[in-house]
Amino acid sequence: MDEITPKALYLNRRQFLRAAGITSAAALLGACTTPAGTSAPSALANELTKKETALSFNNFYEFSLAKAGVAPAVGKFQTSPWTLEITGLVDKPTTFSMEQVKQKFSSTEHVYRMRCVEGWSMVLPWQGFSLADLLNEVSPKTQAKYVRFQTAALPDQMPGIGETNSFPWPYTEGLRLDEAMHKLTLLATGLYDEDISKQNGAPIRLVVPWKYGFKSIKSLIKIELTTEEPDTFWNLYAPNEYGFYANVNPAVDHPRWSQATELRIGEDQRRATLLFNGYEEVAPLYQGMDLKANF
Ligand SMILES: Nc1nc2c(c(=O)[nH]1)N[C@H]1C(S)=C(S)[C@@H](COP(=O)(O)O)O[C@H]1N2
Ligand SMILES: [Mo]
Repeated sequence: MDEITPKALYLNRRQFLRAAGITSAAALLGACTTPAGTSAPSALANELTKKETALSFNNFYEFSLAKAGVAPAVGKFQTSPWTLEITGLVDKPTTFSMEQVKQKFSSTEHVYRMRCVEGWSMVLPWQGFSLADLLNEVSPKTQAKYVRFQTAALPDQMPGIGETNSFPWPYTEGLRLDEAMHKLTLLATGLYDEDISKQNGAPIRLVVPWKYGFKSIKSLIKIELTTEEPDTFWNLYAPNEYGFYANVNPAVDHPRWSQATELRIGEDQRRATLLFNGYEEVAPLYQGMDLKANF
């Protein structure tokens, strides 16, 4: 595909608007009334990954260590009924049913790049809401400094859990509270305008687009606010390889491979990896912090 072919010529209109990051009627109107040239998609705007790819090439170790092995292994996973518990240092600890979640928090579309720590990336159209909406609902206490996230661990339904005993199940993740409150940090319940598939983390998962994909923990059952930095699955497993922050950073290599480039799934040449996966608006969260030491 010629680099300078206008994207509108080869994407359908909906994909084009999504790729350009234009997801609301108001933004669309704005784009139409700006002077010629300024409404073109930026270099960061990207074509969506094919839905069939996103639903069949997965990392979800509870089911399989093989990317193509996840989707065929989710058959026994019961994602309804489902509850999500918010606990710890909050004024109003609450357990929400998924019906309550969907009724209380209005979902909008967010097209995000996802960069896996393994060196590949996708562009995915999530439906969901900011985690901040949910945190504000339960009122974090002033002592709350971190957020811990936990995936369901159901060996009878998740065949990958029994395959190896070296992993520190359940899968857990963590964010600093200010990272968790950033408006880019999503709780997603949909993908490609459908309920999120089991292999992609049904019925509700975290999506943190400026961090390596492993931070975007799937099939959440519990969110806990804490004062101390929580333990996380990959950091417990290999602390020298996977840090707590895991911000996408082309200048900080994985001990076993470079992070300077990535393969966008569906493309045939590697492209440059961008600091914070291109989401520069999060840079103020890390002002004065050594990004190499806090990998
Ligand atoms: N519970 C859980 N969440 C997880 C994982 C996992 O193995 N278990 N894998 C992570 C990794 S490494 C990536 S890259 C993304 C993959 O998300 P996707 O399969 O929806 O593309 O999920 C993340 N969330
Ligand atoms: Mo990943």
